[in-house]
Amino acid sequence: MTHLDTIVAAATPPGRGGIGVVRISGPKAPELAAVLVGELPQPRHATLARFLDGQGEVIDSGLALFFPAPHSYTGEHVLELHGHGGPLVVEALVARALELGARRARPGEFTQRAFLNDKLDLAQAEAVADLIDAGSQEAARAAMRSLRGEFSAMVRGLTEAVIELRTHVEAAIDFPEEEIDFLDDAALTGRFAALQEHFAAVLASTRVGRLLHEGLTVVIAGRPNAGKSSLLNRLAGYDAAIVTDIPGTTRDVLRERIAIDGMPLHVLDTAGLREGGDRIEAEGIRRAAAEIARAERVLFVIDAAVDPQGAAYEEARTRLPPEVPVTLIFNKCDLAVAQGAKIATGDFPHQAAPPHLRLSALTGAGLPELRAHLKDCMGYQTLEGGAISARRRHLEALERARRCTQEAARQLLERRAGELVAEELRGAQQALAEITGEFTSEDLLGRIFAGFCIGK
Ligand SMILES: Nc1nc2c(ncn2[C@@H]2O[C@H](COP(=O)(O)OP(=O)(O)OP(=O)(O)O)[C@@H](O)[C@H]2O)c(=O)[nH]1
Ligand SMILES: [Mg+2]
Repeated sequence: MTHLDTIVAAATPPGRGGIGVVRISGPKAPELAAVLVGELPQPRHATLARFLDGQGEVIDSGLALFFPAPHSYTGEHVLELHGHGGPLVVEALVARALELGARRARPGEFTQRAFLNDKLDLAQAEAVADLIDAGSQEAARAAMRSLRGEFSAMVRGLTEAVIELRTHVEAAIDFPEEEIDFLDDAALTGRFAALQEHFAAVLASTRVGRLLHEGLTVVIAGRPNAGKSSLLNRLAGYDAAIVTDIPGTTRDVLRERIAIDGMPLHVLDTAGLREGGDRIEAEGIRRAAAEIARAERVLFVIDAAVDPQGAAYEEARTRLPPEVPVTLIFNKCDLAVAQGAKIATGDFPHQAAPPHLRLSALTGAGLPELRAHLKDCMGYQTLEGGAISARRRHLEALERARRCTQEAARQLLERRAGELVAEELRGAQQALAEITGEFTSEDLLGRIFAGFCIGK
């Protein structure tokens, strides 16, 4: 697919630098090269050239590179001008290209064209933006893996497994008079089970990838005065929240985005959980409960000076959503130690003890251990083969596909309903196709590429 118009943008960030790159893509690129550079540079060779304005005056001199279609990033004719990295030089080159009939590129439009010309699939195109945005080495490596197509290959592997099952089931429907009953095949159940495991493995990598990109949501909860806001301030590195010795100080939910070794986290401080209090506090507690339910981890803060056995957690435990993982934080260890209190080692009745840490939000003792623990919670270290960069959209599509295959297995086992099995498998295949973009609405494409920077 080729596009009729030719687009131009600065490919290097605005500001001053060693070089500034202007990129032009589209059918008019050779024509623009002839006028701007005076000749069409030899394909894929760096050519030293003068870049000329409308009067033939030299705007700048630098390197011109021409990549004829389809062997370019976008799959179209691409001209790159590498000039001096001053904002005026770069803008003058862009302005000249505009005069000659190009138009300004929208954010991500070069990559969008690459996608439309089958240079990359959608998951790879998103990885381009993730690589540019990466805030840590891990995130950059994960993005590079996705960009190289590792994630797409995983999705393709799942798709092939789904198609194989679908073919088998549809054959059974189409030839019901066959001697052997395809649907009665014990091996089929085994294949469904293998598919579930396959989904679980891909989902594990994808979850970590999403966390690297979007961050883990951690909610600080606990009784009033336990030191929740003090902990938030410690993690954020500044006085984000008001801290007083008055129980019930925090009412609104406070959100801070922090990074641990470049790994993003969203830390939320909430109102202390207790009965009573005024209407404002009650509303704060309601909001706290809502955030706890959405959390990916709860740090349950206990004032170890007054509650060394963690009775506050024992009391709150039944009201916390069971699916949200908890870490117990025995805070105020400075005081507790001074008082000689024996802090619980985690022998909580009724259930396996959640992980627990001792710290002092006042002195900062125990903070490095908490940071290491939070990093572990993101699952990066424990993942075999490393993470691949992924987004919520990928995770949702994978979950949807997995649910479809689970439902298909159920229809097969419980009802031998071949038609319904096939229908669910079709649904799974479609959800997987959304990830790589074979099956994506214009609207979604627009939203994805709008998140890119201009010039990419
Ligand atoms: N000694 C000592 N005092 C602490 C520590 N952490 C917090 N405090 C004090 O405990 C009091 C309450 O701290 P906050 O951080 O406001 O507690 P909170 O859990 O946010 O309280 P609410 O917002 O009322 O729910 C303040 O006086 C803090 O200075 C600690 O580790 N050691
Ligand atoms: Mg507070």
